[in-house]
Amino acid sequence: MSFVQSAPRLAHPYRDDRVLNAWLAHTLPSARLEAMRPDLDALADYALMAWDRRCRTPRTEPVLTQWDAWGSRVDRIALTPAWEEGPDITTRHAVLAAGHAGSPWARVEEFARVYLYHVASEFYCCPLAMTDGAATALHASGNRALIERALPHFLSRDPATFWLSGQWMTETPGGSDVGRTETVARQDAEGQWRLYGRKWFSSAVVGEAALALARPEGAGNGTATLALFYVETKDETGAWRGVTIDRLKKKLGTHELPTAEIHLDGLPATPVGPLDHGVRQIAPMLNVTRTWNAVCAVASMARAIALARDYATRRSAFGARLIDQPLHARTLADMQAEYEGAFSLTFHVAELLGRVEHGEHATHEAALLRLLTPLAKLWTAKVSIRVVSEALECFGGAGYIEDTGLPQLLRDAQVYAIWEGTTNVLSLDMLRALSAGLAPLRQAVDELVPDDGTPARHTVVAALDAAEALLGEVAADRASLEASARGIAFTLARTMAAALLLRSARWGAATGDLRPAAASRRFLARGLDRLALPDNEDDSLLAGDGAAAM
Ligand code: MFK
Repeated sequence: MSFVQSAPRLAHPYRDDRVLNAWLAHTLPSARLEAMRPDLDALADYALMAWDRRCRTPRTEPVLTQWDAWGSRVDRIALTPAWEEGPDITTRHAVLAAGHAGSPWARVEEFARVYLYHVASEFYCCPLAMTDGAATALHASGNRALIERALPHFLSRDPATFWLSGQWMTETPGGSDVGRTETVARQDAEGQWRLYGRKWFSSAVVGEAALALARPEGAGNGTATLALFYVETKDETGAWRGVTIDRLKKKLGTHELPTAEIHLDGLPATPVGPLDHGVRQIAPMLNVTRTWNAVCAVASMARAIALARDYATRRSAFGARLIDQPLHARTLADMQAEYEGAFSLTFHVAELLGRVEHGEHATHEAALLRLLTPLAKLWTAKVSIRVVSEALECFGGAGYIEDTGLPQLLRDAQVYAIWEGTTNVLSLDMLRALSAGLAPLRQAVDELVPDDGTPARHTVVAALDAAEALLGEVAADRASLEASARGIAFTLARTMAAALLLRSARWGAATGDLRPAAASRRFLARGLDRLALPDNEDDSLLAGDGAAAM
């Protein structure tokens, strides 16, 4: 028998995750951590089972049946096994309920669960993100009737009463530019609002409810005239109420997620608040789903690195295991350092979110959260694509073969940069948040990295100074400011991540663990400043019709 390579084995996603364990141990009171351990263990066990199942059984995808055998329009969607298991896993382990448990630590406790569940969930975490966001937006709206109606379902601990919510924003003219929404809200003779229009990307069309943007009939154009509505998609018999599913999308990745194009034709709807400024009303949902996006991006990285690391101990070439080869070891270490930076920034956002929601934050932390949320989302998405791609390469040709389960990780990672606002849209959102200036970020960095004269402190402060200097230079010219936004966003994200890694290094040193310090050194060595930008004139020469200028 010729040589047969052994497959990579997944380490225990919770017990063997040094970064998660250290973070939770330093963030949560020990009694709370002990209380959640059984859920974390169970979710990690589920992840191991799901990976094993994924490797042994052919993949399936959702199937839409629009008509039954007798000619009735039914629009039924058959889901994959992981999706069928979703309500039970979610409610049994309080994945969503934990985030609304009335404690400043609730969001960390929620997102630790999400981190462990996400890859195994086959993107069931997408509708969970939207459901969490809907619960948050309804709570913020203060609409008592809707809160009492929907939140017991969204946050249920019983699969029989659990509901998912969609987030219906995207239309053909307005993916990013939501102000171009064409869906119309019209009142019928009884005064019931009804929605008419087409939603072009309904991520969780299986949801029992959704928050939807629509323009009340007769309202003017633009963003400010949009209203936010709460809808329930099915009647008591389970039939759709004024919703037809035109088709499921064929996507690059997230194949298990039933993303649909839908038509709304008289779907009953309830205004969430006043009949304008719907984007302002849905913003709490966006900020929560953007945090989920970051957590899930980090979870994808953790999975890819765990598999690549294990494989490096099993695969030999040129007479040595990959892990013992200097260049391979350096590649893995670089991936690990970027992942640790991304993890730290993301879980810091989770921690801030919990504190701000419960009014237990320092004065500067509300503005800090507003700034770090888009930064974490946009930067982790890009790091995830890069790290997962590198991880596939660690397997050589095997990383390109479908039934290893590896290519799926890369295809799925590509969505993080698109969902919930592209990198550029999020960079522009950062500019909104920066109207409060860099002071909140400076204060956070000063607290994390005391002024001790070390080169690390100097590097972090120098990156902040450089970003602030560029902001000052371009502030007066909107085009230059926008063109610089991505570089500034990456620089600020890396700077905050570095500051957090330096704190983790101190945590590690206290227990004799040298790995966090190694990660922070490596992360800093890769540089924080991503500002180097050409001027706008070069942009238009190169981005436009380059051939004509030659
Ligand atoms: C597994 C991972 C799970 C992830 C979830 C997966 C779900 C995927 C489903 C989707 O992807 S749904 C599609 C998501 N679409 C977007 O995210 C839209 C992208 N476009 C934007 O983000 C635009 O910036 C936005 C539509 C929000 C606003 O653009 P505009 O039309 O230029 O609005 P404008 O006038 O600047 O802002 C309107 C108001 O909202 C302003 O407040 P005021 O009315 O008080 O002035 C803004 O300050 C406020 N606002 C906007 N973004 C905000 C915000 N407030 C707080 N936080 C924000 N992020």
